[in-house]
Amino acid sequence: MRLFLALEPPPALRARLGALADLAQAQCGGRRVPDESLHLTLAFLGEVETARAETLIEWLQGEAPQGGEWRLDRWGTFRRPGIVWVGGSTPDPALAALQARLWDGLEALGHGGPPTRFVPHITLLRRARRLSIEALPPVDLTWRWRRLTLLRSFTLDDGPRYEVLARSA
Ligand code: 3AM
Repeated sequence: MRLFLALEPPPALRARLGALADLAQAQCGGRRVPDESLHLTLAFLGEVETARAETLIEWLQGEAPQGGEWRLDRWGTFRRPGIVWVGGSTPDPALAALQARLWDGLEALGHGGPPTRFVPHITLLRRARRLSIEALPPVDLTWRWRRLTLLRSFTLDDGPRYEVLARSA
């Protein structure tokens, strides 16, 4: 199964991000991520066998992140897949530390290694037709995050769907 670790926005922030996704879609076209799927990926694990997934679930349930506040204040794009996202204009040390700590744990469990570059972001659109984010209104939101979620990704005809497998303490 295809797994990744992420932070899930609380409901009020999810709704705000959904409204931004609507604005972005009106401007840029493409496929809007449904509100319930909005997330910040910390570690993409790829295909994981069932037995290893069970180990991961136990490990995650024993994790208790301290949490932090992430300021979301910029739009961004990943050109080739046509992704439009929101994220932070300056690197966030708490998120970077969380990501590094997670990968230490994941590597100890035998899961690959971290990507060379970690750009924390929340994907709002995929396959955007125009990456014209300069026309979008300014963003300034604060995300008070703490719990981690292990998600399973399914690919459907109209895009990915996610199932929550476990959460940290
Ligand atoms: O959180 P976002 O939407 O930016 O694009 C995939 C999604 O990113 C990414 O992992 C997240 C959950 O599916 N993803 C998919 N395949 C990947 C890969 N091979 C990948 N990230 C890195 N390597």
